[in-house]
Amino acid sequence: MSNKTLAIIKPDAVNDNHVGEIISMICKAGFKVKALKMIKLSEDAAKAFYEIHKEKPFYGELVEYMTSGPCVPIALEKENAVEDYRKLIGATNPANAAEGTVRKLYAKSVQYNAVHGSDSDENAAKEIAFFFGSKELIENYPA
Ligand code: DAT
Ligand code: MG
Repeated sequence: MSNKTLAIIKPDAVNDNHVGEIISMICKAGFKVKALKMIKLSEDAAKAFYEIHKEKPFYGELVEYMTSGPCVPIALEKENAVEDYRKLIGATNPANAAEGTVRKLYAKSVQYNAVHGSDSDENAAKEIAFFFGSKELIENYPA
C-alpha cells in the first residue's frame, strides 16, 4: 500500500541552487509528487511546524534558519514512503549520513542539513496538511 510523506528542501539547499537535483533524486527513487510549492515561512509558522522540538536547545536556531529564505515543501507518495524517504536523505547529521544520500551530498552540518522528512505516517499527514490544502494535493494522475 502506498503512503505519503512530507519533504522540505530547506533554505540553504534552495539558496545553493540544489532544488532541481534534489527533486530529481526523489523522483528517481520512485516517489510521486502529489503537491509542491515554494514558500518563505514566517517566524510563527516555523515555530508551529517545529513545535515538537520547542524544548530542544537548538529550537531558536532551527526557527531562525527555517525562516532565513524560501523553502520547498513537497508532498510525496510511495510504498513505505516515510521510511524509504528517510533512507534516501540519510542521517540528520551529514557526518553520519550514508554515501549517496541527499544529506551526504548537500547538507553542510546538522543544523544546515538541506532537507526535512516526516518521521511517521501520523506526522506526515499533519505536516502535509500544514503546507497544503486538500485541493492542492493531486490524488490521481495520470488518469
Ligand atoms: P530530522 O530532521 O532528521 O528528523 P530531528 O527531527 O531530530 O531530525 O531534528 C529536526 C531538525 O532540527 C534537524 O533536521 C536539524 C535540527 N537539529 C537536530 N539536531 C540538532 C542539533 N544537535 N544541533 C542543531 N540542530 C539540530
Ligand atoms: Mg524529525
